[in-house]
Amino acid sequence: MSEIAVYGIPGSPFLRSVEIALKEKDVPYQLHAMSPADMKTPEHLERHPFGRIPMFEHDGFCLYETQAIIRYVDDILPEPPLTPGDPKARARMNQVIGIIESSLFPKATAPIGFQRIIGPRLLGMPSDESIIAEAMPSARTCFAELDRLLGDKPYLTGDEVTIADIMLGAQLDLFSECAEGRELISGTRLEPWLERMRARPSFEATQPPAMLREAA
Ligand SMILES: N[C@@H](CCC(=O)N[C@@H](CS)C(=O)NCC(=O)O)C(=O)O
Repeated sequence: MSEIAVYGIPGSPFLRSVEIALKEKDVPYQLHAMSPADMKTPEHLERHPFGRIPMFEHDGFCLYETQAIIRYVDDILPEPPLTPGDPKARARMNQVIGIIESSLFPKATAPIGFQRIIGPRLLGMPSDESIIAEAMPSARTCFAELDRLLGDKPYLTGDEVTIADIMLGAQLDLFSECAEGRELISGTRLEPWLERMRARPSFEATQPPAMLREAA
């Protein structure tokens, strides 16, 4: 396998999703760790015109958007597969990825997680309680629906881990580092599912920085 490089801020669940997928494939990669101050620099805007992370490079082929990156990794490194062969299971995986991108991240984990975790612990900013309170109803809808979709299966689409489990696991592992995240997951089937995801070597090898953990 030729050279793979990933750019991003350690602790970002999107960066971590890419790293987890690469660990699942047992492929080496070079991590270019960035800081929040690097995001809108001309150098990074050249890599990612929207000034976001992660950014991925393989043999000069540059790609951003987490799900596109992981699907590419899954295509070039088919074992173990991270996409189900069954059309219904694959559709369910795609649905969960869509929920993460359209609802969970913008309406729950980003607003609440920024106010409770990233702002105070990484950037030294106070929490805005009104943003958190406003996001909670949408967050409850997200958790209820993801719990329903998981049902009693070991993983989101069945017996095997897919891209949806990786992306959701990375989001919820960090989100559980605040009281609201723990309250939302508590008592749902997502709680034991997250423990199963956390036990995977790929999760253990890609821990967020200690300063983002609650006890830090
Ligand atoms: N849809 C993008 C979302 C990536 C994203 O929002 N990353 C966050 C960090 S977790 C970011 O770059 N935020 C900076 C910003 O929005 O300016 C993806 O899947 O890669």
